[in-house]
Amino acid sequence: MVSEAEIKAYRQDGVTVLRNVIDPKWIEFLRVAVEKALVFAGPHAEIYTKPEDPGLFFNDFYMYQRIPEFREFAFNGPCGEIAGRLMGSSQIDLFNDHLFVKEPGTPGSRVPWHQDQPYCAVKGRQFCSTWVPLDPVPQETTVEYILGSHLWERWFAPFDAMRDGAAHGSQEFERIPDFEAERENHNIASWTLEPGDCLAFHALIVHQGMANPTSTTRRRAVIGRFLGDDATYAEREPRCEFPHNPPPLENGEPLRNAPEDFPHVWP
Ligand SMILES: O=C(O)CCC(=O)C(=O)O
Repeated sequence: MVSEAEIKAYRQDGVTVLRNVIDPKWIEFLRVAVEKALVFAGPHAEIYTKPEDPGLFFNDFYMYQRIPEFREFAFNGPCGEIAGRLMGSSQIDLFNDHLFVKEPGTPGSRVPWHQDQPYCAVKGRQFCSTWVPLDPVPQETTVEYILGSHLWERWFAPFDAMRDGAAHGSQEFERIPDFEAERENHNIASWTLEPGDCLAFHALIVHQGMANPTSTTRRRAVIGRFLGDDATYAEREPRCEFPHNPPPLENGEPLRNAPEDFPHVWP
């Protein structure tokens, strides 16, 4: 399922693309699940487009907790194993799942450059996302990555890009540079994708999600965020955005000690 070259790329670059690893049956299954998530929006769903904006940019989180198809995919789909093999972890637990829907004609749906891990109460190197597209992804709507940035030992302050842009107040983080303005200084990679492909990336890699200005192609992606053996609870002040509710853990304790909050998925 995962080659030596893909493992090497994940570890060196912080991201790898896996071709044809998600069975078409899962893709159909998830397309149904996404319609459920859109129609029966859950407590964590967010619409980032304003009523006056064109298109729709919809996000949801923790869908596995309330929609059986997402639960089935998170627990029995291939992504937990993919994450485990890429990270070299003996076991994998689920941190959360996340859904992006960028409907055609949504030019305001770019997700600016950021790292994922500072948004999450997680310390440790073994924290990996799998990004599974349910539509063809052309260059203009894909995700871009700064290769090797997961090894910089830099943590950039989370900011609420979709609202007022306010940055997290913790002194632990540095202000994120304007990576868009200094693109030429970085080794940026991205891939066009087809349903069945999967991007896998480290939670500390700097990346951005392009908007969907296309007129006909939806841009639906289901993301699993997976924890490996070394992931521990990082209590921060103010609290991190995720998980929304504090787990029953002491600072520094393995996240695995709270299986109700971070369920075991692999093997
Ligand atoms: O899909 C996107 O536009 C952004 C993806 C992203 O930032 C993530 O999955 O962490």
